Amino acid sequence: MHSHTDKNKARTSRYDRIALIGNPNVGKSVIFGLLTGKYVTVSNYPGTTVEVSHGNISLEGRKYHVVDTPGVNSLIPMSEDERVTRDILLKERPFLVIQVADSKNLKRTLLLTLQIAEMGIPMVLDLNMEDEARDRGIIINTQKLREILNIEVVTTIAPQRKGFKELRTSILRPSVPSIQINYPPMIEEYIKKISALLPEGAISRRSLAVMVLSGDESLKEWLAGNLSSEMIKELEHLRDECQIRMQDDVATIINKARLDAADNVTKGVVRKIPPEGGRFFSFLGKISMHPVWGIPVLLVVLFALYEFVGVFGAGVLVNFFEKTIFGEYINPMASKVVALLVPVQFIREMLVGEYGIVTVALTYAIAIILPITATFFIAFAILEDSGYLPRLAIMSNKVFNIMGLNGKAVLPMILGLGCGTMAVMTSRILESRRDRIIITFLLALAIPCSAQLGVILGMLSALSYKATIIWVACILIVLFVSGYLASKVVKGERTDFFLEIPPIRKPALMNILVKTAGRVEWYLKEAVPLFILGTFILFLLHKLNMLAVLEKVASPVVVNLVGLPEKTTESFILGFLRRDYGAAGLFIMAEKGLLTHVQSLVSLVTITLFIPCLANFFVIIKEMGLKIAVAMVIIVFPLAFLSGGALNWILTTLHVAV
Ligand SMILES: Nc1nc2c(ncn2[C@@H]2O[C@H](COP(=O)(O)OP(=O)(O)OP(=O)(O)O)[C@@H](O)[C@H]2O)c(=O)[nH]1
Ligand SMILES: [Mg+2]
Repeated sequence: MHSHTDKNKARTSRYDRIALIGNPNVGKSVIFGLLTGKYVTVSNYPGTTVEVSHGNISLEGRKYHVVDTPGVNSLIPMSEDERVTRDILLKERPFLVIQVADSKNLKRTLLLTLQIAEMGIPMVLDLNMEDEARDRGIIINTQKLREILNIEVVTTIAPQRKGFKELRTSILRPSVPSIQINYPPMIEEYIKKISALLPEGAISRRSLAVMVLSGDESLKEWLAGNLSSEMIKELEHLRDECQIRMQDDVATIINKARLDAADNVTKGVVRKIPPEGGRFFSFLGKISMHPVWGIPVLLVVLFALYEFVGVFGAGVLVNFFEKTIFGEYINPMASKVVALLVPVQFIREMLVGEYGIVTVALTYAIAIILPITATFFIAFAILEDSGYLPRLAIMSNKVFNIMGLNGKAVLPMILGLGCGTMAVMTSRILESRRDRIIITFLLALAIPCSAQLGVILGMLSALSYKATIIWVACILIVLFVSGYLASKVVKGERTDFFLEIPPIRKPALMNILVKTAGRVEWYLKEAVPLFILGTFILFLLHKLNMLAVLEKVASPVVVNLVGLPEKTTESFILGFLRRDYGAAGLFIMAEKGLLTHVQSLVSLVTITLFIPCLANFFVIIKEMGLKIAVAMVIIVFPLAFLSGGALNWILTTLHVAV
């Protein structure tokens, strides 16, 4: 931890720092990529960036250090990711802020500009998404805006690199906006009083005083580090006094003053003309979250996903890789080479035997899971770029309300279908710790990640539609019942639902390719070593005759309760490392005819609910602490087998054919 911050200091002290700041989903990460040449994830929903990224840029012989930050709605942070951004301003004082903005919503933009101005930080304003503003008939008089704010204002269309040159050169002309908000006299009086007590910091005393008056809880830590406890008491006393003397809530009054100021400026510079285009997409955007029409849209999306990932990826591609590439070429060749070169029987078996690294680990990883995950990543990237995901969140808001969660929580869950580990990080956009705990738990329990989902879809498509529906129903039931119970058990406030809905956009091919390539690389780096490790463990267990013992030990659960053959224990052992690897083991068993249809289905439900993979487990520790992480595993593990057992019992007692 320490060395990390030291490294940051060393890196940043040499160069002037530029912070990209703006509302969520306005194109900061695209701009960051343009400026630094470094790709960071770009998606069409708010909350894509939850941690800062660093890069460098040189301009006229000088080097600058650029940071991409999570989107913020206000510099009074409401959630973990917003706080990261505020802290960059508060603690690191950048040399320049580039505020990236959505031209479609100048008022929201200026609300932030005014706060940066108040802090006294030099900035330039980049009015991005000029294309979409034009489609909607929104014309901004940038010259006038430049005069009012007294800063550089440029317009860009980031994905087309339009306006990028101007943006680059604007960096050379930083200035502090001259605009200032005047709060009601009483508040101004207290701003003065509080300012007098505050130390000289990275940002203006005035802005700190306003934060204190707004009751910014997240400021406590900084205050504690910079002021004596008596001084803090004094501050709190002044704040309370101000609140008593004002009739309405001080934070609301401050906010209102800002809104009025932003509104005033907006009125002076924005002109509306009849919209030019974008009607089709806006129609699509509307029906895809309509309470009735949204459902057929969802079904179409799911069907397309099933066909592309389940049938094409897990069927056609896997068949080709597994039967042809590995079955006919790589595995026989590897066996020959190993037989020739490796004289030791033990090592030979380790490489190409029944639990061989090539014949099992690499075959599973490259021939089965890779084609499936790659197709899933492509499909998911298209969904991410289209703007459909936040609409899905709106659609499911009602259902999630029953669970005592708001629709914003759905977004991390949907992202969990891509990768549970990333989704746990995204849950930082949620405002309460309670919601984060519940979501993290549900992710660990019932949300299969892309790799796993792909393998599962592949197996299901070999069974029947009926089996698919039963699987979906089981997972949803477990999800909702445990979500409901969790929301009763985990204490804390419920938060309101607020999610910015971006417009539907045509996914950009380049972004999809770069993103998919990045994710495939990540999969290969993270998963393959674990697969090799897992296979090696199985190999050793087999050699030591421990595998049979373990299978016997597990058999009361695996065989008697869940009704599966003993050999599936191997898959569950692999599942401890990664659930998708376990699923791949089941996939092969089903292919070989070692599982009946009912057994396939039951084992799929069990492995879906099975404990979170190692990477996920570590992220849960990092974000929530060891105690919560262990507690989650302890709950999830038996729940998985109990659910599998229940399904098995129902299917066999009722003689359901699948
Ligand atoms: N039409 C259009 N789309 C844009 C423009 N700039 C960015 N986008 C799209 O807007 C979406 C959001 O871009 P990001 O760079 O991820 O936004 P961000 O500000 O980093 O978002 P967060 O990290 O979630 O705060 C992506 O789908 C981009 O392709 C633009 O100028 N015009
Ligand atoms: Mg971003």
